Amino acid sequence: MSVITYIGLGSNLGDSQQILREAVHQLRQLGAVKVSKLYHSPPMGPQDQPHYHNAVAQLVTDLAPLALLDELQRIENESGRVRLRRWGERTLDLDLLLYAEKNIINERLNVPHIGILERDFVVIPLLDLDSKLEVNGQSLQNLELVQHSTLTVLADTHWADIEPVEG
Ligand code: A4P
Ligand code: MG
Repeated sequence: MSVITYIGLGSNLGDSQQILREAVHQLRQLGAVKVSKLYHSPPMGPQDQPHYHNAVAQLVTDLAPLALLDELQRIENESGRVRLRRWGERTLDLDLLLYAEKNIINERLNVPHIGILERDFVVIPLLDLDSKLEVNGQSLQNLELVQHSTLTVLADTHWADIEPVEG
């Protein structure tokens, strides 16, 4: 049975726009994908790292939660993921933000993803995809941080339409 899931995409090392475009191309193998706008976002965590490219993808998939996490981690690794430190710079980060309305807590997976309601680089792109979205009964569009966004729009929702060139 297909479920609506949301995947957070982040990169602040390498050619981030190209890396995220390739990640979206990979996600399309797992189901129907829609993407948010593409944003530039100041780093949360250590400040001596580059700004992030951030976006969110809505993925409608038949995969169970842990099978989906396996696929996200495979895509991260196949993209030659480099990650230097916690909350620090990385070439590609794919987080499972929401899996239908499920609450999941086990040793590999916390869904909804921790901190989702405090991160403008997650909330704003989620609202691009569904302006009525709620997380644990909280309407995202009513969150205070929506009024104080630190994000810059880099591209509208067509940024991932172009087939990435294998390289
Ligand atoms: N894990 C548990 N729940 C989940 C989930 N819902 N989705 C486990 C994905 N993974 C989940 O992940 C570590 C472990 O989390 C995995 O093995 C998985 O089983 P990781 O991606 O290797 O580590 P991480 O991403 O460094 O973890 P951390 O510390 O939670 O970082 P975050 O929360 O992902 O934040 N600033 C801006 N502006 N934009 C960003 O995108 N991202 C981060 C990373 C920091 N600052 C940022 C950004
Ligand atoms: Mg992560």
